[in-house]
Amino acid sequence: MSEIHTFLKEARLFPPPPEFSDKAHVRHLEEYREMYARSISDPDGFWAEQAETLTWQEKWHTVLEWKVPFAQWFVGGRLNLSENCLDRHASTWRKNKAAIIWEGEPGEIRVVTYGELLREVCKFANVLKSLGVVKGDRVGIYLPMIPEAAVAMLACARIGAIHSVVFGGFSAEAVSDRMNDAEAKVIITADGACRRGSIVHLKANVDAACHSIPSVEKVVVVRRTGETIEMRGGRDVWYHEAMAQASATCPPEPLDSEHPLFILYTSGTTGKPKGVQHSTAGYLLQAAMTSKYVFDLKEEDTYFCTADIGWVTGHSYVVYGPLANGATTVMYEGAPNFPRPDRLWDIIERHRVSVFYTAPTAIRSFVRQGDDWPNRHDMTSLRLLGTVGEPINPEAWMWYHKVIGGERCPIVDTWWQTETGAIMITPLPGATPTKPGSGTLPFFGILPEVVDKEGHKVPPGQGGFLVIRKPWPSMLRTVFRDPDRYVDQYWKRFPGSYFTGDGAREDEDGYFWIMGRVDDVVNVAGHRLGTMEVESALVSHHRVAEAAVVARPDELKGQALCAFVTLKAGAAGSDSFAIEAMKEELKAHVAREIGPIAKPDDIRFTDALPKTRSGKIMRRLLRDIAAGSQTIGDTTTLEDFSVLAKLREDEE
Ligand code: 7RM
Repeated sequence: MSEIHTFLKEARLFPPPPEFSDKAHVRHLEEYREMYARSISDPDGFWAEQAETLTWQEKWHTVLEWKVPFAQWFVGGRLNLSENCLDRHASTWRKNKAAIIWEGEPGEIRVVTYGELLREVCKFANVLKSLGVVKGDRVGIYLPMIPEAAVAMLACARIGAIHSVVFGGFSAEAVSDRMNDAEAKVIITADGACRRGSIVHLKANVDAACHSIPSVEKVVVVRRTGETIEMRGGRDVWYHEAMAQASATCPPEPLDSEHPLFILYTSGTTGKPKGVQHSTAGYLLQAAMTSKYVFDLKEEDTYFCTADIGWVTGHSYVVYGPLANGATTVMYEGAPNFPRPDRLWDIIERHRVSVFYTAPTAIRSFVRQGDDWPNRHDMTSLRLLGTVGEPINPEAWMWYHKVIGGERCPIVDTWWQTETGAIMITPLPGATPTKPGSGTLPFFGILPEVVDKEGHKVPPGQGGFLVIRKPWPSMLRTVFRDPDRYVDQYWKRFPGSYFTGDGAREDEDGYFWIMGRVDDVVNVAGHRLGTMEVESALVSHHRVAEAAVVARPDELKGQALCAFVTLKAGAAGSDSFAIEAMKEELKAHVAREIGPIAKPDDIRFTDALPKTRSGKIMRRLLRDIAAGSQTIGDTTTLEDFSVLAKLREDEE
């Protein structure tokens, strides 16, 4: 019973294009394998060597102190992350290179060079100091995707304040939950944010949240939309006014390798937010290194990751990783479909983006909108594509490969988590042949394994639990002020190993296939199935855009499968006869693709699925709906509440 049955078979193999490999940082699978073998057999030597790529104020003496499950990396070292992302570039020819190319939703463009970014960061670091922020204090950041967000993060890092970014789309309640847990002293926000043509009132949300956050002393407000807001005397400070007074000289504070860099909240299943805490040196090293190798970053690249900084991907792959490499990172403020569904393709065309990193949920929505939108744009500047956030179903992968990548760009399907800080399982684009739907092989120094419930490695091809056997530099250090929760959540189930919470299988080539969260594994008549496989089978039907499959209690089978399905535009007939026929067709399709046991018992068509802001389907909520019960858990991360209401209505 311990293993998870797996049915999906994918035989297609895409070797890296030779023109790509010729110029890549890692050019052959053999080269990857050699480096990987060394990183596992001599981790201290390997990481010591890699750490030389950073700028240290004081060298460390011990690579790793590992008192399971508490790690300290590069013990005795001192460094500053903002110095590594800024000063060391601004002191070279990169001073006038674009660090950030920013585009606002209404269409403004700002190019911020490394020299300018350093100046702004120093000034804002001085502003924070003048507001009484000292090393170790927590600073909340609740901003839109504007350059000031990167400035605020880097300024915290410069003085050793611990930042905690709250996604700008979250409610006042979510802000107060998180900022209370962090005991933030200062919150940095904006008057408003531009989203889908209208304004999100960030400052008003902060005002509402602050009633119940006693720790907050000051609120810094960036003027973005220019709307009228209330400024509270003694507490609120305009960003532009404070910056006008501030000195542009601020030496980078020498910080201990293990000094906490940030706390990022992820929603647990219980109500209490979980503050994932990251360190300075280990995090920086792995964010920098993965950016270089996975995105094959070169001096000439224009790199565009669509993630919001409220998500860990925005931390590691919009801000810290690319800047540590001296790269040019594109930052886009708004919705991907504003004013039209081709906004991202337009950005790629106009800025000549060469590396593009986005989420499968976005790709599925592009598929749904049809090929005409991307086909209108010249995207020949692209040379590499990436995905993150969820398993990508092979059909969406193929679409991305053909329509966006012009069959020329390798795709890196990168598996990692808020907790891992950086990419863990991924192809190296010049070295690893890819298989649609697989994250392929572990990154250097990472030792993943698929195990049964006793923690024993299962044979190739068999599904099980994904664990990581060795500590890695960018691993979370603890849950903020709750080490017991850290131990319970990640280290208890398989003692000595990190439990990811994901199901996976490793194939005969050592490639990893992520099957989704183990909470999403269902047991139908004695068969344990990853619901993601059923979803993938549904999406492979030409009329299906997206699907989420959950279990509901069933007297006979224990659990029955309930599928929530979004059809492509115009695919469903409206009369009940056509709808029933479509349901039968989909059930038969799944039976053909996987087998009769995976056939959904119920199919419900819906216009939208409940998702988090980062695009993950909230199956937990769908489970409640499928079971006909009221939702009780945490819904603060839900993107659109009306989706839930609509699904409940359909129920009645
Ligand atoms: C970066 C991020 C983590 C969870 C993780 C998985 C899922 C992420 C992939 C993936 C399959 C991928 N952090 N996940 N990437 N599943 N293939 N390439 O997403 O903390 O928000 O989520 O996301 O379940 O455990 S996260």
